[in-house]
Amino acid sequence: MTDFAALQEEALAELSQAAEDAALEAWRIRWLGRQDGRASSLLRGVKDQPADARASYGAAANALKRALDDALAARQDAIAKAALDALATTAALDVTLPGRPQPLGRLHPVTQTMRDCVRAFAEMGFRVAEGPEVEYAAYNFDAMRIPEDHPARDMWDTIWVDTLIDGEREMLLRTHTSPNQARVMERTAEPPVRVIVPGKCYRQEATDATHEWMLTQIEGLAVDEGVRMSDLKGTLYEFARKLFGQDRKIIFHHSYFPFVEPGVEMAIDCFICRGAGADCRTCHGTGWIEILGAGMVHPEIIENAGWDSSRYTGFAFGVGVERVALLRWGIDDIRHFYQNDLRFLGQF
Ligand code: FA5
Repeated sequence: MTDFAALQEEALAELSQAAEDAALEAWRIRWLGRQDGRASSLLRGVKDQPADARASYGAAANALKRALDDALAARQDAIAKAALDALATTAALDVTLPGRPQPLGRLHPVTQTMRDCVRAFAEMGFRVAEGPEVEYAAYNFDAMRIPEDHPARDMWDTIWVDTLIDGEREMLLRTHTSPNQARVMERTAEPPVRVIVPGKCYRQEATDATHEWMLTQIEGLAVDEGVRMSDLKGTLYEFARKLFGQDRKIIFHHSYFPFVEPGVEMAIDCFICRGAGADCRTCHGTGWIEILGAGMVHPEIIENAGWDSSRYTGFAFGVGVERVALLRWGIDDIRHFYQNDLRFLGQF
């Protein structure tokens, strides 16, 4: 006859001596291990018992196994609790100390400025659309009245995407957001249109204090009956007032873009030299920093959209967001924005 009570006593006495994880595991294998554990082997022995003793033997072997399982769990809990109590009473851990502060991230100054620009236009009734950064040459250039042999292509030296040629159509990283004028018109059955399209653009640039090879623009397009140059100027003056306040000086110069007629550039007075520095590297001695190109949408582009250019007129603009950010905060070099120096970025 197997003496289950004596076995249980022996096992529990051994368990009470085990004080850390390795000893507990050794005990578990010795008594409860699936292959050779003593309690497990007893259970497997049920089948070797005489028929009339099998039921009582099985019940006793099961009870032993359960008792040892429970005792092991209780012992593990007790050891863990004792370890915690010991930790709490030593000086090594003061649970009343405040935690270490986690540094908080914030929005990049260009993102902040872009959101402020978008809000300014949204308040004037412009809705927001998006367009692709990898663009067809057909939209970036041809739809904007810049055919392949046109010298105006040189104004935007391009980064071509050789591997992405969709059929015969060449692709590039868009050099400006203007292709979205054509994309928005394509999607619109009939004016009125009043939309802005923010996004990144890429150019092969010799970088300097005001030129980066990656820049952010906000394209604007408004087409309706009776839209005039005065609407363009009024909208852009209001934009500048919202972003820079009342005191900054604004100037419009004539400029050339193949997709507008007439074309202009808008500039803000140079905050570094206030117009007095002939060798100012930020405004190149001109006293002005250009922030956007604009103009009245060329009638041919209105006609290409399938609209009657004798009925509809419109204006378009492309704001350089990094330039706006430079001017708002008085930053002397655009290249700071994308050098990822947290000492610089943390100031905004
Ligand atoms: C254009 O890109 C035209 N698509 C703008 C336009 C739209 C004209 C609609 C007419 C109608 P431009 O190359 O001048 O134009 O760039 C527009 C603005 O983007 C500039 O005024 C400037 O603020 C900004 N910008 C241009 N190049 C850079 C650069 N390399 N780095 C930073 N900002 C730039």
